[in-house]
Amino acid sequence: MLVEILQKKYNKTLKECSNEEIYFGLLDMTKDMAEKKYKKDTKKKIYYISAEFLIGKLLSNNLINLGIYDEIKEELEQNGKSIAEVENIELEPSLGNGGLGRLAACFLDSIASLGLNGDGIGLNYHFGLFRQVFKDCLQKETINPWITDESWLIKRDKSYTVNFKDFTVKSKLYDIAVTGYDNRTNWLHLFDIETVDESIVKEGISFEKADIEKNLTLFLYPDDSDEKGELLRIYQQYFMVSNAAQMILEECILKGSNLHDLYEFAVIQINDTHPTMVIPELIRLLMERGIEMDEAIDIVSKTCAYTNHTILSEALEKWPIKYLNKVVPHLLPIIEVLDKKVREKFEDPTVTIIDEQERVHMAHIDIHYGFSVNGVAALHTEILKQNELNNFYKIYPEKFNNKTNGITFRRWLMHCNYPLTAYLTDLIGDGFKKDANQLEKLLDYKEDTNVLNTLLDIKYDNKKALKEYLFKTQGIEIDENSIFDIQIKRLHEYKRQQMNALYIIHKYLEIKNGKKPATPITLIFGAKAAPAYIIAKDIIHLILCLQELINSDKEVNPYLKVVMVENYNVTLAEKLIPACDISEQISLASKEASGTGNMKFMLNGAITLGTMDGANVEIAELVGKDNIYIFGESSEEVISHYENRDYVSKDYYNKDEEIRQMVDFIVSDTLMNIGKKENLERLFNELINKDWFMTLLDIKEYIQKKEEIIADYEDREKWSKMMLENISKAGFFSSDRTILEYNQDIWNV
Ligand code: GPQ
Repeated sequence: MLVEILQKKYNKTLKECSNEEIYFGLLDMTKDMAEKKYKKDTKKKIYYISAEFLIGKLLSNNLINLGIYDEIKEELEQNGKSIAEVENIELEPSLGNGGLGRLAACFLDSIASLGLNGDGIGLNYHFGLFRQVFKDCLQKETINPWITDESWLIKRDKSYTVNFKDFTVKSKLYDIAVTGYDNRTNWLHLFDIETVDESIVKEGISFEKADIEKNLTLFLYPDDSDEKGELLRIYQQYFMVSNAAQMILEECILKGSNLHDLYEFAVIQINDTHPTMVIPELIRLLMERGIEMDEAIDIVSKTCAYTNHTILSEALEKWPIKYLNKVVPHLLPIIEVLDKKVREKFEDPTVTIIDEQERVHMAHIDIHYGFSVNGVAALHTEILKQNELNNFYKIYPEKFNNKTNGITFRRWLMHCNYPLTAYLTDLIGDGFKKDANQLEKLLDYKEDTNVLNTLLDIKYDNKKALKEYLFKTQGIEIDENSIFDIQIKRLHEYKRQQMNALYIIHKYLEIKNGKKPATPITLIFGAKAAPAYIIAKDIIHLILCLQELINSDKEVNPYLKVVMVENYNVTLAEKLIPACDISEQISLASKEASGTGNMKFMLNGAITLGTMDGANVEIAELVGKDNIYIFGESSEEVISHYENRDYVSKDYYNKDEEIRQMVDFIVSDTLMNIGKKENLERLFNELINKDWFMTLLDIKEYIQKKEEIIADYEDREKWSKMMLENISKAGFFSSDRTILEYNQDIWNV
């Protein structure tokens, strides 16, 4: 079929076509096949609204889900082509930032793969988040365009009117097909406007924030460190949810809903607080269609469910009434009624919608006026219930539930680790592809030397493949015979990349003093920092300075290597994860809601070095303490430090010679000669005077555990057994399991 398409499109044979032509041929073919798998809506449908969908490249994933990957791979090979090279042509859609966006993408895959009727709704950001470039050991941001003439986007003949205070815009809709594994096609709906003007972006990612009609869908998370920036975010959010609400009502009416029964036709999952305005917007639209306010509120409350993804209070959105009035004044009368009803029912001042500073707490709207509130890992949900949202839990215990996150094995095993998938299939059959728990069959081979050695061989080959890829794409050289220790995730102090950086300093000094590791260690980082997050950027600066120092020091570089990959994204994650030995999951306990990278690494046979935080707790329970390396204070201890305000980083610095040596190194001449005084000093001062996320609290235990795991790497048999245990127990973290739970407990589709 591909051959015919290429013949028609380019009048060439497969052999004669360039990789680019083959890519566009496959794109046409896949889109066509996906469209044919679309099935009519069922009575009730899931709408997953999210500011982010970090979908990654789509070609291979679609070929896998359509069941033609092997066939195409072979056909290309027979004609001297390689699927990997064809895939290089595709640009990665830049529609997400981190775990929250990637989770949304995994969920869409699982919803379709389980044959459920459910669409995603979001925005079509032209330049995405940003492209990260390193210059002088600093992060710089540029645009990350990804939309080309021929792409996965399908332009629809659909448009809604969205009214803001001072003007009106008309939306246009693009769809991306989401085809399940051997199952139906759903849609990811991405709204955009015609008037967006890409040319207003001048150097880097700066642009005039007030010109909404030109900038509305340019960037995901535009800088909100000033008023104009905050307003722009409100414009984006309202634009997203107003389109969503109009589309949902239209579809439900078409299916026969009289709107009084909306919740029998639609269930809306609100992915964190960004889409919260869908609640007052839906109420408003129902009232416009003649439904009394009280009933409208009741209908919407039975339709919407909320997922919380963090306990960090700065991430819980609170919009000043003043700002909402400038953008969406028509929502305020509704928000005020929602607030009034809460005040009539509850005396507790901490559960109101509007606070004393005249700010609207978006999460509070979701909790009062949604029917379900879920956390994303067992520990996270417990902390929500007992601490952060305890006052709400006391009011609505029945609304709270846990849905431990998951990942789609189609992308995070079958696509990214073809050799391991093929080997597993040989050993245990391909049942695990639809029923992830069948990975446990691998446990039968726990003592089989041949199997254990093969797991090591596959890992080695993946490390070699990563080496080649990084050299080709970023000019980075690494040694496949070293230990690959990887920390890849958004840059945030709570994730404690700075603690890993302190370990590097420790190791560097040790090697300088003559103590050499048995096997060389390669520490790999990948992380973007929010453009206005100063300390996060300083941490990147520190890592890049250490990279330069160590990699050019002939005494140290045979034993230690530091690599920070540029512009970390899904495509890079797919190369890094299968090649990893040690998975760094070292957040301050209680702060990482779940983590999903931890699951991807485990599935691909990496061993976790982590704290008892987020889903690490569940990983530890599943694999047992002999197959994971846990360190650090518990979430209870950490929470009590916050409550008692008794953590003083300076004390740790003063009391401990070793800690002082590592921290002082940040501002040593050695490092200041490479980096910038201002940045390094600021980070140094932050660590000894504030250290909000308690780096120095756990640093000693961290170093100790890390030395332990590195020493155990030498015992290849023990290591391979740990790999096998981790892979076998990863089935629980399939997003198919998560979605089945959402459907059973929340959606009931
Ligand atoms: N997460 Cl609130 C994000 O990636 N972005 C956000 O804005 C918020 C949360 C993450 C969270 O940090 C991880 O622990 C979770 O695994 C992930 O969401 C998905 O739930």
